[in-house]
Amino acid sequence: DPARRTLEHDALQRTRRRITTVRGVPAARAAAPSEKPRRTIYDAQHRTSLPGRKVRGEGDQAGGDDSVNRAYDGLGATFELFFKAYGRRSIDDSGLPLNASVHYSEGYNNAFWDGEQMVFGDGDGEVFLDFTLPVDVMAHELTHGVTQYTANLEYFGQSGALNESMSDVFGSLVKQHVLGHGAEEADWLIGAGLLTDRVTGVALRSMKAPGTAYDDDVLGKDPQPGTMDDYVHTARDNGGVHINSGIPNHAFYLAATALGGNAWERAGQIWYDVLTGGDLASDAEFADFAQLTVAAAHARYGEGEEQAAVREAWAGVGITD
Ligand code: ASN
Ligand code: ZN
Repeated sequence: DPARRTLEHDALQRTRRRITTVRGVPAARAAAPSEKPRRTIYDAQHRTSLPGRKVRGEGDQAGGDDSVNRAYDGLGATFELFFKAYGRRSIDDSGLPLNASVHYSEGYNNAFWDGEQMVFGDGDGEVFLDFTLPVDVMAHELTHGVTQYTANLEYFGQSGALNESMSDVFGSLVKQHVLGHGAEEADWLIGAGLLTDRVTGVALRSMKAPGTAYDDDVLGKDPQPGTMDDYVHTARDNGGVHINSGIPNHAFYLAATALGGNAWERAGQIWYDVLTGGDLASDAEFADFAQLTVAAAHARYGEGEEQAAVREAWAGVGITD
């Protein structure tokens, strides 16, 4: 009987809390606060069963596999941005362990979050290199976990493109934080260094200039729009989630560069407030998100340049709040 089990569980929790707070020792201290990541990296050994063989746990020394070491460091860099900039304790804000598998399948040309962990392919070496090379790609996948635990944006149409954009925004911010780049110095590319030199292109996506990341015989031309005028109506890619994400991506770029300084500070804080604040519906559209960012800018910074920059950024991509 699940109801009964819940009652028993609650009673047990109450007892535990009473026990752990005797002599004023707070329960939170006993429960080990998660101000550090708890990472585990697995080697899928070119197979598709997950997670594969454990090859590096938290605190273990680096071994000889560069993919493993990059994944370990990338998870650490992502944890660090979310914790240092926004006080978030891991994906669920409660210290969720971070698991990632590398060497997924053979020559696999993608990386993904499967609802529980991150998964990285090696790339085929023809078009794509190893997906652990760009730190923003690793952070992108992890941010899908953050979104899952917060706004849980439905992965279709505009809400899906917002989901994708959250991953690109915080993916880029993790890279900027690692490099110590302010908004002006940042390249605003997602996945720079992932394409082989046989491909005519620089990255998977550009937040600064959506639609210009690549133009190649095999990959075709980067299909991303940067404004609502060029919004792509399509059934493929879950209604264009990786395509129309160019629009909110560019709005973030416009807001962050108008404000200047470190993009993770004010622009990033406003976007984070909306993603995690509880008012963003899982089926939100771009205009809903825009409205909430203007409100969040006002709530945190008042009637100042932040609110104006955010409002103008959305206007710049054809969305009025
Ligand atoms: N790398 C892609 C993403 O994170 C994988 C996918 O299409 N689901 O969105
Ligand atoms: Zn994604």
